[in-house]
Amino acid sequence: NHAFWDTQPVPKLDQVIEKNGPIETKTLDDVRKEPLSLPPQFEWSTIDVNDHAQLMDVYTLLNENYVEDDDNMFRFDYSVAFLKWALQPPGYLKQWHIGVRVKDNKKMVGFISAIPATVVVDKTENIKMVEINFLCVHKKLREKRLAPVLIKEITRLVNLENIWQAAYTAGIVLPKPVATCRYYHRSLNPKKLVEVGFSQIPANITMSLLIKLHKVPEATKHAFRPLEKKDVPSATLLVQKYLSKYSLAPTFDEHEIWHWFAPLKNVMDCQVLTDAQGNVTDLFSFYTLPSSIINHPKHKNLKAAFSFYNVATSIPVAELMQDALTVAKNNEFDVFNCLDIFENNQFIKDLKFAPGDGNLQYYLYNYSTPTKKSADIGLVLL
Ligand code: NHW
Ligand code: EN5
Repeated sequence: NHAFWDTQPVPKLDQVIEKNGPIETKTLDDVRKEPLSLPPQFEWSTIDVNDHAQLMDVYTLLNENYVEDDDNMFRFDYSVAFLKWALQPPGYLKQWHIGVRVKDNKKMVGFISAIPATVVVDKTENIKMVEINFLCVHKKLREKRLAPVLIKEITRLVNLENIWQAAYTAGIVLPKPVATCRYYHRSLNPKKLVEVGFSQIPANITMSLLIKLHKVPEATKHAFRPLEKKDVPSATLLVQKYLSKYSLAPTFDEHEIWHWFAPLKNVMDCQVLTDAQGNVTDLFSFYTLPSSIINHPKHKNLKAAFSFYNVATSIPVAELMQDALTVAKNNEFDVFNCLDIFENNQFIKDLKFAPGDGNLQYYLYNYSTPTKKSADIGLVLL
């Protein structure tokens, strides 16, 4: 029962798909030239994220109203610097950062964004599309069918640029996932995770044993150092070759590699190993995404690292990720999160990751493709 999604070019939940291809084909003439209509008390507001006040409006809306876990104990707290970075990759368009405000007092109560991306589906189909993220409606305005209006308006503004496909992820099931993936968590600060209810002490184990079990080496095993601009050509080749193995993966040119992987304090960490010629042979990366802890007397925030793209060619992938855990621990992260995508199953167990209570569903808009296993997914959305 999906009154909105049943009208959209996405597969039905029970549909079995055998071939790749767009679901509908339209031209610019079919695209409405005026914005969708909103209920009369609201107005559209294009957001200039380089204007601090407007960026703060987006930050505050998300900080108070964005994604929570199933038990409403934690809420994602994307930082201001993170949002500025996530919304402005090469080729970004300002008109794809859309707010909804209350006409009377200009309070921001809704948001959605698109950024450009090139995504390869099943190794052959190279598609110029957008990634949709940060869809949010204020808690007091939920279940009033505002989300479909935001989705239709971003679709229109993307279509006006002659782009007809999108990729997005969500914690919930909608018509129809390309893949269903699972979150895994590696505890770095077990005492705090237990105190805030993020994890439980297993039966018959003491806190001191739990802490001991989750110790990570204080120094990295390999000589990792932060990615530098001079690494970009070889890092691009390395990442490109690696991603070409997956059934759903982005392609990155050199500008995009530098945008997405350049180390940025409290936003992106990326470290590399190089060979004798100075070419990058191994790379790990993770982004910083804290959560607010809802209603806790002592702890207000949980500092989480989220695995981004990782490539190991000169060392085993488990050693690469062990060193990533060490770097995260030394930078005071409480937990390191990843999905069961890529070849992550090769290190998840050995490095003491445990399955979480959340799933992540991957979707494509206006493109049908056979359902994929999580290990075939090579795309990470922020
Ligand atoms: S997923 C995170 C989404 N955000 C949150 O969960 C934040 C907290 N929740 C909210 O703010 C990452 C609201 O609950 C939202 C829904 C706004 C989620 N995706 O307004 P109504 C992303 O940002 C459908 C898609 O009454 P609401 C990815 C729902 O199934 N659809 O609900 C975003 C129903 O339709 P149905 C979602 O609770 C991808 C309708 O919305 C959804 O007040 C967007 C109900 O609307 C979700 N996460 O507001 C799609 N959650 O057919 C992009 C609910 O079932 C598509 N719904 O009746 C591509 C567009 C570009 C194409 C270009 C070619
Ligand atoms: C847009 N790009 O549910 C994405 N997180 O498991 C938006 N659970 O953190 C969609 N409930 O399992 C995001 N601890 C969808 C995810 C929404 C957030 C979410 C889950 C993912 C999560 C934690 C906390 C649960 C709190 C109670 C969890 C248990 C695992 C534990 C960790 C430490 C080691 C032992 C095991």
